[in-house]
Amino acid sequence: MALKLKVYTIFPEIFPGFLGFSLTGRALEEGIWSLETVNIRDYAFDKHGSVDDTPCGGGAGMIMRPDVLGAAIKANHQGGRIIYMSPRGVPLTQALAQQLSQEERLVILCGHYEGVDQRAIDICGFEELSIGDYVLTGGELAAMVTVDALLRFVPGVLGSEESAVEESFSEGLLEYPQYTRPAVFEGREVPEVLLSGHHENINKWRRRMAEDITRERRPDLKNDD
Ligand code: 4HQ
Repeated sequence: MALKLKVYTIFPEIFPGFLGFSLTGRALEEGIWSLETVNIRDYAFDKHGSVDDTPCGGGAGMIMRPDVLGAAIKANHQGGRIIYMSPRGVPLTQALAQQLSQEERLVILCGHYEGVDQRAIDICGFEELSIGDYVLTGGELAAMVTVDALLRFVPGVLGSEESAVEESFSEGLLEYPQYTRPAVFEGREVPEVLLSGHHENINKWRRRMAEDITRERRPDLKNDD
């Protein structure tokens, strides 16, 4: 087993969701990675199963209780990097996804409502991780995005064909344009070089296109040509 993933959530039935399909789904069936969900609500103290409460100091929304979360983690934690999905976190990048893919165990907490009591974050030593500067209703989609991105680096998840494609973005460039048959579609031809069979020229062309597109669309990405 290359990666053991544990997810704390109040909606365990959301998982594996997207991750149960395509390459990640096949890898899950093959045992390349495993998924365990912990239903935070199972650790509630009252008969209503309440996991949240109103914010101290007032304001909108509800906050996840640290005692319930603490009980859930105490009963289930077996070690591993422990991550809380949050817009306040360090941004997820391709480099960080690759780093996370090396872990044997990963633990991800998906918050709901307005978030989680700060004491739970501090005591459990959560790393906060963000998938971007926008606000979701819950951390589950963010967790799935993170896991999808990191699974692409786990050996056996991508075929050997696809892993080569990896190199482009890892070099900090956007992808060059791709074409398939037919050679002419609605009057538009596939660039001649791609049909030439001249691999050196093809690689040069792809490199130049990747650099041009990156310069135009994402000048913030490193591009030392
Ligand atoms: N949320 N990157 C609010 C996110 C988010 C993001 C997660 C919204 C958790 C409580 N997570 N909750 N952006 O928007 O990771």
